[in-house]
Amino acid sequence: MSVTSLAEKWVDEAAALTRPSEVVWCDGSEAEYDGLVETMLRDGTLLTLNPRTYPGCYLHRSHPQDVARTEQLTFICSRERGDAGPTNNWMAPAEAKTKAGALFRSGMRGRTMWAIPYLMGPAGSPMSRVGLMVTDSAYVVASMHIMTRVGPAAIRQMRGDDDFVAGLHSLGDLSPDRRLILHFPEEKLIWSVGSGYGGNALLGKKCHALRIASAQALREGWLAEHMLIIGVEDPEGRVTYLAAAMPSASGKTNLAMVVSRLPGWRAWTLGDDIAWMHVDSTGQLRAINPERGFFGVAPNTSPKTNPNGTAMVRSNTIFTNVALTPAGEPWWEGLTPEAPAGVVDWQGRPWRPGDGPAAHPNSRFTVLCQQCPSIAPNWEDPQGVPISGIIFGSRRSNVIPLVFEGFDWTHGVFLGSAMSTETTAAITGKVGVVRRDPMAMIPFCGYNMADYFAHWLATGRRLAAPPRIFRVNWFRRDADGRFLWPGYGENMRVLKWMVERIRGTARTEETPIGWVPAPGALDTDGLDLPPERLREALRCDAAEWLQALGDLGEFYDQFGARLPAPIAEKLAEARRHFGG
Ligand code: OXD
Ligand code: MN
Repeated sequence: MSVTSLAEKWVDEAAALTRPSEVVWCDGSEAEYDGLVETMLRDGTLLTLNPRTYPGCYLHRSHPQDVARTEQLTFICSRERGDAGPTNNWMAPAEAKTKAGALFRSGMRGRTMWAIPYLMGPAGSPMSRVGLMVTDSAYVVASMHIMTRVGPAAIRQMRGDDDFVAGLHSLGDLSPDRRLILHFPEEKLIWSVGSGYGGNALLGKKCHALRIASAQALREGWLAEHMLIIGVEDPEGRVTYLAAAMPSASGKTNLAMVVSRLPGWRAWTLGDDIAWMHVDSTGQLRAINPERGFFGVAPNTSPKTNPNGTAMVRSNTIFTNVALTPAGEPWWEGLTPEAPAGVVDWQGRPWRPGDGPAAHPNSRFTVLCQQCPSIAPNWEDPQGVPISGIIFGSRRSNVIPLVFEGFDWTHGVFLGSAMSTETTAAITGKVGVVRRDPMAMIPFCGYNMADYFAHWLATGRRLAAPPRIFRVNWFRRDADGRFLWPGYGENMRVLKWMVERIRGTARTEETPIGWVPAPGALDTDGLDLPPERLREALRCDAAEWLQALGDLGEFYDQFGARLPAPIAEKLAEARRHFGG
């Protein structure tokens, strides 16, 4: 394996700053993974799970103050504050390097520093990109093995000496007081210190594949999105590919692996979190999944909610912060209706029902994509898959109907930009608070969100036949707080309507917010759902919308003149429709 002199120089500089006792270049081999696991079993970083029922599976318990992404400590360090925009934390590059430099300085003394060349995307794909990260965490190295393609595959893909995103990571002392997650989009550089949590520490994922890649995508004319990719196969065997943006811990993994409740229809999984999308020479939008594994939320993953997800984590999986049964098996809320007796919680403490969650609400599994029973045969196609529909979905108890479709690309981009959602345990802070989350990218857009909306609008102009854009909300509730739509495998009914819209056969009704399924157009055959509940799930309430559009106006105001005019016009149009 030979790396460029620039890559070597950068690793040398990282070592000069952090002073590790040794530097090890990773080759991505199985032997390397096994060695890392052995070391971590010895020092207690990993525990072996039941080798008979969960072969090759391990449990990692993280520091109790390091269990989720910390957005308040995450910064975009562009030269100009305006290029980070009002929705990102910003720090001047020099100040960021001074602050974090003090935390990195000699921070790896007595530790090993691993240098990990990694590839985001299938080998040989023109859409794939290379990263080079260093870390002092064996857990991060093992997780990178699963989540990315480590080693020679990455180096082979470099298009020039400096064709890599550089990432400096150190656990530091794991204190949130000395934690910083810094992104320097103009330098293709990431500095992350003080956390070993996936979203903060596996730098290929949120830091590279979303924050840095989104800024790179703006410069190069593509899209880096917080989206799953799914192929929907109809009874005739025709597959339609969709990409769906949904906020963290809001059902992307479940939808990506959905087992259809509709006879004859099935779904193929291509990715559950990130999509990189390019416009090809014919004007077709094509997507790849830059990742190689899933880093999914464990709680509420069960044979009912996600049979494929439950099956794939029965071997070769690293679990983080789940509970442990006396049989040495992982357990989390929702896996079975009752917890087995004698469970210890995610911190290893004896647990009894009533003690609060046994597994941390943001506990995770890390597993190779190829272990998913529904993984698409073409999921690593270097050319990606053609995207015919884009879904924007969020978690809202009210206001947002189950499904509707934008009138055209511009209107669809407006719907994406208008997204709001209830927060989840994937982020440190309060759960269930409504916040604005355009395209599910609020924590992940590496540049000014107004420019991001403009980039989406401009991308539409390059598409021969822009994908249809849909808005969904599986989470709407009735007055008693019960979900109006059964969700999970039944969501295939909604996907079927989308496929029929794409083919031009589905019946719709025009409403001020977009196209809604006409009565009877959504296939409810065999579904025990009273028609009035479906009507309620699809209802658009003018008063609620007017209020929501007022809040949206306030959100847009912070972008000032940078907000693209077509987005402001769509808001004004919607307000007029509702008499505002
Ligand atoms: C994730 C997240 O881990 O969005 O995917 O937080
Ligand atoms: Mn995510």
